Amino acid sequence: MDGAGNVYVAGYTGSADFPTVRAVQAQRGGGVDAFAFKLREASSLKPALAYSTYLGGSDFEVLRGVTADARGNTYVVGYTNSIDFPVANPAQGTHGGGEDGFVTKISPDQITVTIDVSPGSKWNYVVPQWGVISVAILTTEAFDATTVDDSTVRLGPSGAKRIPSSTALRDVDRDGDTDVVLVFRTRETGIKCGAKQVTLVGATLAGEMFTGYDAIRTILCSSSPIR
Ligand SMILES: [Ca+2]
Ligand SMILES: [Ca+2]
Ligand SMILES: [Ca+2]
Repeated sequence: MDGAGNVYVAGYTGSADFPTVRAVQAQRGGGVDAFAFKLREASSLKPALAYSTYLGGSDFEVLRGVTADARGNTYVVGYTNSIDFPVANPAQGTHGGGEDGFVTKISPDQITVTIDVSPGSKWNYVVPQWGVISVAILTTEAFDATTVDDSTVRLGPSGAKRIPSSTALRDVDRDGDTDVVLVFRTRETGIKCGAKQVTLVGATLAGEMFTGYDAIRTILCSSSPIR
């Protein structure tokens, strides 16, 4: 609990239907994932649940601690077995092997954006060591993708930058709103064979941080042949 009476709760769950609100990660990464939520005094303007989110990759996560600072940021620590644990601004971007520790800061005003890996393709195949990967940031009711500062966007555990001049404005989901498409060199992203999701982070021209993630399927991996 913090000085303002907000309560921070974190743990881990194998449920696929854990309730999420304003989530950093709205869907379970797989297996057991960590979760975190923040409860505050409800009023007509503020719902009781400030946010509730999953935090995890395709393998298991175990949570060991949670704390908060005076500004309402939540910090969670634990360990993960996932090669695709979602990371943003990492000190160590890739999984060292076995169980790795993690520490994640969740900001109350963090923006979650909808991204689409390989716009137009449902399966989002990624060849980890070869070629390029295109990712669309979609304009939704909550977010105008044309406000993205494309120079700040980073993709995958290694935080690849876009290929310069790759940025394109297109309505990829044909909803009448302009979306942004960025292209990355796949080997620079740090995506490993077997990863099931990829995380994108960035900031708007106004300096607001955002995060988005999408499911992927890695192919042409020597250790996991195409089925
Ligand atoms: Ca997991
Ligand atoms: Ca897609
Ligand atoms: Ca659109």
